Amino acid sequence: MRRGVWAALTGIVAAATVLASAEVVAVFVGAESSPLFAVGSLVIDLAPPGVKTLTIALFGTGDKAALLTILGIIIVLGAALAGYLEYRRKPFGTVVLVAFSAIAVFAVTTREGASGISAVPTVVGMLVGVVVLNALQQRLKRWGVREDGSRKATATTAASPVVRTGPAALERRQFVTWMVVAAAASAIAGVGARAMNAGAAVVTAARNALVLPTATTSAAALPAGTELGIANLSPVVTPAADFYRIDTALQVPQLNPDTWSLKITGMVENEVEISFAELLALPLVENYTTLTCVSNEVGGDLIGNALWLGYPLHLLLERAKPQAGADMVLSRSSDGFTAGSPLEVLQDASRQSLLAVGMNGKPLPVEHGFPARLVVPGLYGYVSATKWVVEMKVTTFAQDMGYWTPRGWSALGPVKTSSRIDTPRQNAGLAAGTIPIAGVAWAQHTGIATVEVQIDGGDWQQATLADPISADTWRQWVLQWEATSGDHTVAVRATDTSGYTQTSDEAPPAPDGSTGWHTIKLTVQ
Ligand SMILES: Nc1nc2c(c(=O)[nH]1)N[C@H]1C(S)=C(S)[C@@H](COP(=O)(O)O)O[C@H]1N2
Ligand SMILES: [Mo]
Repeated sequence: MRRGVWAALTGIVAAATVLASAEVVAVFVGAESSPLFAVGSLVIDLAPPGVKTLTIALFGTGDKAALLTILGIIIVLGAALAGYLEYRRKPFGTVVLVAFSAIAVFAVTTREGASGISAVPTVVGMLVGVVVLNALQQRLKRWGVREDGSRKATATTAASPVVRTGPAALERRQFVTWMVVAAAASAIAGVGARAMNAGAAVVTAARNALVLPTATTSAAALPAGTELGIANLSPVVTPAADFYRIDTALQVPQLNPDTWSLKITGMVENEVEISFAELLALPLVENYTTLTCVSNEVGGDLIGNALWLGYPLHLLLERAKPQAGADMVLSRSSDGFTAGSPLEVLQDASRQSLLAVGMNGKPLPVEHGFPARLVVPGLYGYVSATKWVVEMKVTTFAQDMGYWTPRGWSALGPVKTSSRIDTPRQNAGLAAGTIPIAGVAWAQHTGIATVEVQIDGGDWQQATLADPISADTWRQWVLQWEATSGDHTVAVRATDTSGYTQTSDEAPPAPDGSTGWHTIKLTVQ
């Protein structure tokens, strides 16, 4: 084969490494950030009606497949051109490769809901591609130099073993080896990653198409007084996009609701298996519950409040009929995470524990457990809130442990009563006068009774509380402070309806949740 053709092939192999590495990175960044997916979608969106009609006329109803085939041909031709140019007029091949990548970056970053991070897979892919193109071209050139220099000798003794192990043959073999390795690695990694990204896109599409049933028992409309309307104070309902996310999943599990089911197993009279369609057909209830992570530091933001839609866990467990002696439900996610919850907590009809399918009026976001997760008021997430849940095993604490327990966290994780100052921010530049000090306080399933604020170690002053949604949710609070110039220290503590007041003892999150008063330093001008 002529070296110009080999040069063109280096471009095609380099392009394959661009696409393959971008697909691999997109597995972690998100399927929508795949340049193949984004450019394909852009081409479909941008194709003028005439072109669409033409492709339908030429290729029948497979107009999308036709557009993508044309796109594929353009990529292959562009890549071949890049390889050839790089060989004849270095570095114009690299320029072509970067230009194609720039178009892909444009496509991924202009898609709806895209952010700057969406460009990462394409940029990584481009860098890999530039390196691979240059490495392949270097090997090709070395082979070329050897062959030109020894052409006479090789021509006359073509059949001789001496020539076959000669420098040109060696360089050729090395070049071809590099080509094959790069092409094979791209094919294997790229096809695998594309399949994962396509699977994720399928689940996203299923989620977007899903219309949740309305709750049989809806949550009451939010009382007007639940929101104090203070700037920089956490809204009483956390938008899903701002909701903290904690899990052990390197890649967010992509569960297709059509094939998902939940099994109730272990110490039960009746093993139960429920499909997503069966779950949606049940009378669903709605309630607000504040979810907290045991890892939340004092003053931290690993907490959020949402409106959950789901089926009560106590009713689900009633169907399975737990046996005497069982005291734990070990819930398991599709990716092997487990949470051990006290059985009696999940069986408690007065506690709105749910097998949840909806969050703030929409199907669960994929990263928050789509298609179904557990939500249990009053327990930290690590012992209750299993996302992508596929099994609930009725068992005992003596026999089983949740994921975090052998890793240094307590087997039981009731949420500790706590409070946080949201505004003013630590070290905020403030002017003397009336400044609202405001935040949130929570004691899920017990309820907040009072919140007090202490300024500069003085007397505890009672804050004004927003109206509660329920004992299962946090409450906003505010204290109007007449601020004087100088340095100040502000602390907050909450008392719950059981009469417990937050301790000043500072404890780290491990093993069962942080304690101490959230305290901030402020300077008033
Ligand atoms: N499958 C799965 N579910 C999980 C976890 C996990 O690692 N994997 N982490 C738990 C923890 S520690 C918390 S605090 C909550 C967080 O839920 P969120 O990400 O929806 O806020 O999910 C819980 N459910
Ligand atoms: Mo957590």
